[in-house]
Amino acid sequence: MGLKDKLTELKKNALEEINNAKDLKKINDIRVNVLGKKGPITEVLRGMRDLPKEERPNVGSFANKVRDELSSAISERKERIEIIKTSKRLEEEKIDVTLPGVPVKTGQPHIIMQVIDQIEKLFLGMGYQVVDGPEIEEDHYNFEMMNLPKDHPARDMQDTFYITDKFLMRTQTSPVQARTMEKHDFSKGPLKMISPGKVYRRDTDDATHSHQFHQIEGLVIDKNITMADLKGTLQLIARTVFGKEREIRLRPSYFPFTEPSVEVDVSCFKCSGEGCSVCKHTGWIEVLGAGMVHPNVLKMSGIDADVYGGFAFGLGPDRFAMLKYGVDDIREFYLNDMRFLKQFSQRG
Ligand code: FA5
Repeated sequence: MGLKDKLTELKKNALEEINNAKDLKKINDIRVNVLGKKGPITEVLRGMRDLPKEERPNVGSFANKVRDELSSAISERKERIEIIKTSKRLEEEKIDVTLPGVPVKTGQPHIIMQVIDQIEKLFLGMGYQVVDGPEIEEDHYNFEMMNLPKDHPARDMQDTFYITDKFLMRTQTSPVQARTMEKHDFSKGPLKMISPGKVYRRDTDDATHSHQFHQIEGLVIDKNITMADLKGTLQLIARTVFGKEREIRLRPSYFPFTEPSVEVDVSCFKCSGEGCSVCKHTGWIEVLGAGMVHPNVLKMSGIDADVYGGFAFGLGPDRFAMLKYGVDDIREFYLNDMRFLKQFSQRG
């Protein structure tokens, strides 16, 4: 076989191999094998030494032509493989923008927080300040400054968890009254505050009692504050949260830190006053305690009780939430069952 035929055969085989190459490694191997220093074309060119002189240019230019053809075939194939690779990747990365999105789960305020927010807004609108107090409280503020000296029998109604003899988990938000009164500068105007937060008691859990619950304290101290101001404020709270339909009643009561004292009941949502297990067959659910601030409490906080007076209340947002949303067991609020909580989404 002459050199030209050898080169033609070689070209045919090499082109076939090039066109069948599927990846860049393969095409690279072919280039090294066919066109490299040890490859067949170089070998053919080396063999030209044995050819008669007049044939050498002819075979030489043919061999160069074959090398150029194979070289461009390799480049073209390489480009093609790269295009295939890119389009494969694009295909894989394709996003169907018409698919429906995955819904984002957002949280929502707890139902008790919703009630607290509503009451906060009401009082902020009337110029009250919102004050925070510590949950681990001193006996001094929780009881003594509230006119409940050591061994006072009314302490029994609010037994709690003691940290030490001096510190306890507060049983009520009322200590924030004393903390705020001590600091208030009456030359700058009357004291009007509310203070929401958690409280703790050694109460046995049942449908309307929890050992941990919430209260919102309210306090107004100024000159000439009367029980009519208290009653109007309590009625406003009840109307705002429950609407006009729900009945409320004020009942005389006793708290060591107010005199006179009242308790406010709201008609039971479950039996509408007929009597059932939720309202303990009374037809009413107690939601807050209130009264005119006792002069001893004012004096202990450094306020002149002959000049200033006021009212205070402590309401239970847990009970408010029960009545507002018809929840017949307070324990539901603390179980963290999403099926229960989701029912009260503010977004409806
Ligand atoms: C008090 O705690 C007084 N500090 C309220 C007060 C403040 C009176 C200012 C006068 C002036 P009482 O123990 O009644 O009062 O609780 C007030 C409210 O907290 C109740 O009406 C009720 O709504 C709620 N509450 C009381 N105990 C529990 C409990 N175990 N679980 C859920 N809510 C409760």
